[in-house]
Amino acid sequence: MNRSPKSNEKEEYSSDPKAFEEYKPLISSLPRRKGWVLNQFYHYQGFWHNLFYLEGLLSAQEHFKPQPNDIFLSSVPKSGTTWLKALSFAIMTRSSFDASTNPLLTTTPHECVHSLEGDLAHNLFHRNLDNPLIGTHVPYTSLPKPVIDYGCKIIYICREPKDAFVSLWHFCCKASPKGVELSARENLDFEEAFKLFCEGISVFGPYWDHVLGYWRASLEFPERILFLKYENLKNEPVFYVKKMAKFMGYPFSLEEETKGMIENIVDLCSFENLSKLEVNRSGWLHGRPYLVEKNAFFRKGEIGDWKNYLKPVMVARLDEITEHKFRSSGLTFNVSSDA
Ligand code: PAP
Repeated sequence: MNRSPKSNEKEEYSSDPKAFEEYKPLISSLPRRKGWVLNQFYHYQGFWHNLFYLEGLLSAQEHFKPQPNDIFLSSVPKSGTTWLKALSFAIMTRSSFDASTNPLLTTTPHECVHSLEGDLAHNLFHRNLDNPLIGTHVPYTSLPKPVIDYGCKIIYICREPKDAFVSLWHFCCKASPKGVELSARENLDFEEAFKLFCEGISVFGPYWDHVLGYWRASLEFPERILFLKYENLKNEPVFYVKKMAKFMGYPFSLEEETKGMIENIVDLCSFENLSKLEVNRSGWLHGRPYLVEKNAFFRKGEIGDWKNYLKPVMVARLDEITEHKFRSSGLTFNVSSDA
């Protein structure tokens, strides 16, 4: 176990407290609820946000100007963001690096692809313009207007909600507010977290509204939004990585395919490989509003781990909500309890 960073240690991204001053009146007028790890969630444009990301979102909505060729990697938390970032980065940079020099071997996926409302917004949108990849958990309807107006491409990844919830709960158990040791932090009760998740109260939740926002947009603008499921990517990685590359505008040539380039990228970005790399195993991820070790982003990486945690009554409740919310949307997960 790493020791916690001390309060005087340098943070890679430390936002100027004055940068978000102007949003205080708006934020203080918003409905709020007790959050999961950080104290408060604020309800803004139909979704729940903690203060750090809400300030980032408001600033992004006001100031962020994308490049038309930017590609947004979007998700509701714990749906495969880290994996999507790694795969997209590996696809895009494949001609610049070989298997032994790829930055993913020495840099976490979250540091290879920065987040809009986190890293970028809290660093006054200074960015490396050579890297068009930007991660975000912002709901579709809250994206900064130019992202839509410029026709930027978006890849969205979603995950079956029971697994997304279980993953989120584990992650939150490993995170603590800055300045609070994990051992000293209030326990996050599983049943209470489940109840809140079902009510839609989770970071960037309601989960279902987040997924549906991007799903409907992907049906309307299929050339602009690629909608992926974690489970499909897990079961058929080569097929979906090929599809992603084509969508991103970096298609694999026949020669690359013959040489096994797609398989190489799948292997490089696999849970097994990334989770054993020293860079992802130890140390703290900076630029977050809470303290969390890098290894918290690599827990099990499996489909169906919910079976080890959810009681039958919880499974029935979550499946029922999912069935109800997604009914007539055309979006399905295999929500049966023995899936
Ligand atoms: P984030 O939204 O906070 O960035 P995100 O990466 O979406 O988190 O979610 C982490 C989940 O993805 C973890 O799932 P688990 O808790 O069920 O294990 C993590 O293990 C999984 N994950 C991370 N990297 C990979 C990968 N390369 N392949 C498959 N799953 C992965």
